[in-house]
Amino acid sequence: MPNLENTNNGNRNYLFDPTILESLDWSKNKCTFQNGVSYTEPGENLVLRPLRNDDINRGYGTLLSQLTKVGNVTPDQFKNRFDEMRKCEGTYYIIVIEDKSSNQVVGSSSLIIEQKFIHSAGLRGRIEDVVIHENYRGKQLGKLLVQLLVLLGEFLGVYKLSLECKYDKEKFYHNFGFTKDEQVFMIQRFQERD
Ligand code: 16G
Repeated sequence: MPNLENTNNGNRNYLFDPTILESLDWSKNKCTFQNGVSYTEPGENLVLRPLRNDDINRGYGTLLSQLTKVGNVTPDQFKNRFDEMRKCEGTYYIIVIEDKSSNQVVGSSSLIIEQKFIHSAGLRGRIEDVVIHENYRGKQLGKLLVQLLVLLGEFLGVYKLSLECKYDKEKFYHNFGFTKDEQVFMIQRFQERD
């Protein structure tokens, strides 16, 4: 696997075991990728890998700020949150794209696995926080990340995958098999801590 990052330099730095990404069944891929883009060849100098515990030093906050408000997250806060997520084994799968020429994280997307009692003590997956750096859009990287997470969700055995997105992204998510159903997404917001 040439462009999935070398896993030998300390798996504990990764949010989850990178080798799980090798187990995915790409014959179930629902989209078409142009120009030879694939998960092993995402683009020149680009690698796909799980989030690392020091990615805050690779522009991760700046990247997320292109999705929504990030606030002031210190490297310590990042590390603590990372450690808490990592302890919840089988729950947080954040996959990023790093540009090795600049050592910057230029794309990210998250799969969160929720354990249920319903559906025979089943698992539900949620896709969250999909963002590609503005300088790297139009290179099929978002498509690659979301398709990877859909395959990962299926591999992990979820009975359903869901996400929320802005109306103008609806068509994009149709590519992966997402449709609207009779459920309504409702929301309530609370005052944020600084
Ligand atoms: C989008 C994201 C969601 C994220 C939210 C942030 C996807 C598929 N959806 O809806 O995961 O949490 O934006 O917006 O990436 P907010 O800051 O207004 O909650």
